[in-house]
Amino acid sequence: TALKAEHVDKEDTQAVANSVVRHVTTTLARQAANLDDIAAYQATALSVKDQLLKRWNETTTYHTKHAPKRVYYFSIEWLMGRSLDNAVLNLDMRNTYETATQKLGFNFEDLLNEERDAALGNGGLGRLAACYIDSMATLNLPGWGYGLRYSYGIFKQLISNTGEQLEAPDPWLDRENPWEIARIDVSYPIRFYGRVESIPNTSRAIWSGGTECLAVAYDVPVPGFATKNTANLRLWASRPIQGFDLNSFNAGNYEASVQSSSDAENITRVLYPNDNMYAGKELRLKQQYLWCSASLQDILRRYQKLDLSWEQLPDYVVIQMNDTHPTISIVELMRILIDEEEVPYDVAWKITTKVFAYTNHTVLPEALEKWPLPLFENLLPRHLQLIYQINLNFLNDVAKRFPGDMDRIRRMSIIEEGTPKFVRMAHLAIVGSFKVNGVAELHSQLLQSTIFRDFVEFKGRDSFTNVTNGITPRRWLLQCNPRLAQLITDTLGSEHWLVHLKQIAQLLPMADNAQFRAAFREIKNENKTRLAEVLASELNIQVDIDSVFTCQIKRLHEYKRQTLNIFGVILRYLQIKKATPEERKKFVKHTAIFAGKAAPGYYIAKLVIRLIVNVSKIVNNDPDVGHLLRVVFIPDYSVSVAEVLVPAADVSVQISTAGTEASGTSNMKLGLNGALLLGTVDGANIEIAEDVGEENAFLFGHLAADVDAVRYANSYNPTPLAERSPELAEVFKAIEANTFGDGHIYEPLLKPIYDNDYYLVSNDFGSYLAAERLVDELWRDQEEWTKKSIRTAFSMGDFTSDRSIQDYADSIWSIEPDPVPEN
Ligand code: 26Y
Repeated sequence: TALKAEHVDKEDTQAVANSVVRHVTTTLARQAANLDDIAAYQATALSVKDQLLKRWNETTTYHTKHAPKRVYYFSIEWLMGRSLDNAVLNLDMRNTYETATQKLGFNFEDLLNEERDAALGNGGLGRLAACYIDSMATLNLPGWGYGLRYSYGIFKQLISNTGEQLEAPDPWLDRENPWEIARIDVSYPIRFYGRVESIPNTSRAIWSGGTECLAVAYDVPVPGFATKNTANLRLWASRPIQGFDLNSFNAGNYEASVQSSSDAENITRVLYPNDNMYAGKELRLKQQYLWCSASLQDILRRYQKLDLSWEQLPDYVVIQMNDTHPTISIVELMRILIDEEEVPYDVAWKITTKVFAYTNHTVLPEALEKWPLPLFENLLPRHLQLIYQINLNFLNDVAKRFPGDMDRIRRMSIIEEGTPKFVRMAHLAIVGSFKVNGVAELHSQLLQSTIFRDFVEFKGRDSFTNVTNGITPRRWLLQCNPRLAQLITDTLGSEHWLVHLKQIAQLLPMADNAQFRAAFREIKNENKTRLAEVLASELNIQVDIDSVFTCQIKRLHEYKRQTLNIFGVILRYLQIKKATPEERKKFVKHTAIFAGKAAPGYYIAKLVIRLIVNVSKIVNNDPDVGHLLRVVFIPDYSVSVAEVLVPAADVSVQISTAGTEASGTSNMKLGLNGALLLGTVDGANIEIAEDVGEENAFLFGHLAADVDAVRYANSYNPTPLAERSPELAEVFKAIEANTFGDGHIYEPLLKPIYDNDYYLVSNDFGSYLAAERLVDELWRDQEEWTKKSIRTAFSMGDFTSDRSIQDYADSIWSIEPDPVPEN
């Protein structure tokens, strides 16, 4: 479809205003006069939803008739953020809605800010799913997302007076969710526990007893940009099965029956707040099974309407597993085919292994899911039987290929021996999938050479590939940085870059155009001013927009090394304190911005937050510092907070220990908005630096290939901290001397760095400081800085999720665009 700039028509505006008013008086049953912003937002959202549903219906009707092969993206997290602004932009109706709501007496920006984020995710993995479904719709690919409708999303982060993170619930559905449609008629029974009876002389079994509940569908329409195609995100909520089982109501069992119904509702009550840290809780496995079983029942019901044989399923259905969280769906498909559809075991396995593909997001051992076998067997007894059968066949094949290699069989087994035994979900995911991919070049290489090496040797290189992550330029440029988007559109003379992001490379020569640089810098400064206003009004912190804004915005985790950043800030502070007034004039002004949540049980991560907050209190109020340094920890990081931070950043801080960050995606968002990369040679940083040119980025630190040797030396042959890094020793001394409150508090954070420094903080600190000095030097030359900023932004064309999704479609899914025909 041709893109054209939105034409705001008087009649359209009136029609939109009428539809908003109609929702006010009918759906909301309120008076159009005396309306508050909340109700005006809701009515506006409902009006937009009407538009979405029209397109959603057309898409669904067309695809039902046309029956293309479809991709189903299974993700236990969907970090969608807000929908209103995104929807009106994708529908090319933003100005119309802005004008219409203005006519009704409202400021559109204020209405946008009434919306609560849909925060059904922790971090990168959940936001990736959100970007991917946006691209699937935009590329007209027939695809649906499947996930869980948690009553409570990621917790709200509060910061106490002492700098500690407190967690409050996020009851995001309390005000009703105008973006979903409850499909009470689309529901499936889900069984837990119970017993299994084998049917003699078959592979079949009957699984019965235990408890049952229902999974009920809620649909969220996801509009593509500049296309009619609208994808569907189907989220499941658990409900009790009630009213038909008379047995549970006799013999005075009333209270017990009500109790079990609240158990059912508990399953999808809350998102687990762990990111890259496995916990092994039964309720989490219940969530996974409910989600996977309901999604598969739904997909198979749709497939059965086509009246084809089961063998043809892989020609119509491909399921992409976002990490191992949905791995149980491999076994569930086997169970349904074998036990319910009476498909022979070998046929079922052949079908199943053509349907699933698996994306890995981490090599960190603590993030790999492995379920204690007794827990698994109790909850899903039939699935464990099938896993034993899958494992037996698999290990037989391994033994044939590698006779006598018992160690290899032990390493590769889906079952980990020990007391207790464990079910290794990554092994099951690989064995049951036709393709496994990592999320950036280095990460995919590391997967193949380390944790999945045996599987590469067994299945062959072709079963493993890379698809580098991407982000949607609609939300992460058009929506969050409208002025930069306009500058790009004006200079290129069209909006096509929004769906062909590579085209922004045509603007690279503008780096040498002084007038363009001035315009580009002016936009950055306006975005910084907007952020500064928020910081002043919300946090009472005054920042200087002429300072360099460094941004590290991501989950708190030791491997991400917010420590390096805050220790660098402390050193800068000590240096300012030591300097004479004359010397102080030579400092480059810095504003160090942090945001991110820590898992509630992750003690060290929470301690890092505490240190950042307490450093900020001292630094920001020290008259010696003046404007030279500000430290800001922004509480309750979210997608909508990111939309304010990302366009205002000068430096993108991406400083994970090499080999630990699978990809990173905030590096892409920040780069696309012109922030220079200050990063380690890790994840997608490597590909970003390659594309923007290493001369335009600040890379530092040990390389992935050297990390093991340094780690080994740190723990077996430790040298004193002062030898590894005198600067870091000075920083630790200052902390221990109570410069930022009681230094003892931070001992659990500092001690591991003294002792064995697993994440190489001390080993990388020196080169980190050297990189910072280069940042400072460049900042003094604003014209040069702006050149590099422009080059960075316009070299990011490969990091659009459209390119990622096209890669998946071509090299894994084998699916084609199927646009809804015009009228
Ligand atoms: C099993 C459970 C504890 C678990 C829950 C959440 C395990 C992992 C996660 C989330 C992982 C995650 O967000 N990983 C990130 O995925 C991004 C998208 O691919 C990457 O950019 C990022 O490097 C990676 O850490």
